[in-house]
Amino acid sequence: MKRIIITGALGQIGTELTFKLMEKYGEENVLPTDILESNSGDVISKHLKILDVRDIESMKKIVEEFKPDTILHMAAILSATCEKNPQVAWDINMGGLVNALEVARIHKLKFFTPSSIGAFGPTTPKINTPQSTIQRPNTMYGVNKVSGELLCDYYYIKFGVDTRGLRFPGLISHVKEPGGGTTDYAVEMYFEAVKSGKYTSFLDKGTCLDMMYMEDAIDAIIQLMEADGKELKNRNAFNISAMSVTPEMVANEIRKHIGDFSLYYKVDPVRQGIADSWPNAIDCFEAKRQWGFAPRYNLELMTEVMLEAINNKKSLIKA
Ligand code: NAD
Ligand code: AKB
Repeated sequence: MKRIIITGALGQIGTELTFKLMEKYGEENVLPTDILESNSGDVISKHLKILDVRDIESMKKIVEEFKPDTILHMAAILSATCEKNPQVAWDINMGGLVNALEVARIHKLKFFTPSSIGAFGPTTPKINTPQSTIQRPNTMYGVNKVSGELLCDYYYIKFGVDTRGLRFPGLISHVKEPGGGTTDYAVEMYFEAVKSGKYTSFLDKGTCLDMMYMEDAIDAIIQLMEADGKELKNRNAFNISAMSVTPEMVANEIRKHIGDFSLYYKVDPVRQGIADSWPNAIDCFEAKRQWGFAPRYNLELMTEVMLEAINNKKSLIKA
């Protein structure tokens, strides 16, 4: 990976990924693209090219001009938004993916796109969910993610495109707000804890899901992309996670810093249904064995870092 194009670069992952890659490989060697414009004034907005991933001709043109060796395809819509408009979800998530894979095939680019714990479904084993297991999701997001995993495998087998991918759990970050996901409650809880000392969760008490701090997710992408391809057997769908938590576990950890923090519940049936169809805790043994996955943040450390960063932002806004 030396010269990299990113789709969906203004998203929750894309933003921090672009910053990290620019730091590591040089600002001029990373091209962020997104369907949205940005006037944030940062390095992303300075280099940003507008690209709708459904438009393959524009994607080809940008790639021909920039001449990357790698494409990191982040543009997508997430689980809860997919359920609101499944046809648009298919169009963006699958249409965008096949376009990005085609461009990677034509221009011989290395390729990365994320899958998700959403690629599992209600008949998947919920605890220690194995790397290879039953995948019969009942959400449009899940259908997209399983199809995407298979399509990326197909491009590797059939055309030799060096495709790689991770099944991300819910990602927690303080830099860019998450968009339309089922695991977003956890990020919201940290922000509301600092802002108002209380939070009303749209997922119910006891809902257990895998999560990971964003820095670990970004490191995992880079580590996987730099791993020796010959060692990778599960190229496009490595299970990875750093913790398995419920809303009350996150709240209890927050209370170690904000003693009077209150957690309430007002369950959203759509997002609760999605969460109930996902595993409680996935098994990451293959990612550890094949390319050395080793997350650094547990719930305790992540909570400390999240609250400190959000508090710093708050005092900057006040100043
Ligand atoms: P996000 O919603 O924060 O960002 C997606 C970005 O894609 C946005 O900036 C949006 O403007 C852009 N986009 C949407 N439609 C587009 C289009 N037609 N053309 C170009 N850009 C378009 O999402 P994210 O959290 O950064 O997720 C990125 C990827 O990671 C997705 O594939 C998602 O499914 C996967 N993932 C995310 C998480 C998580 O917790 N964030 C967990 C598992 C998997
Ligand atoms: C979502 O909730 O949709 C994402 C994911 C786990 O894929 N955060």
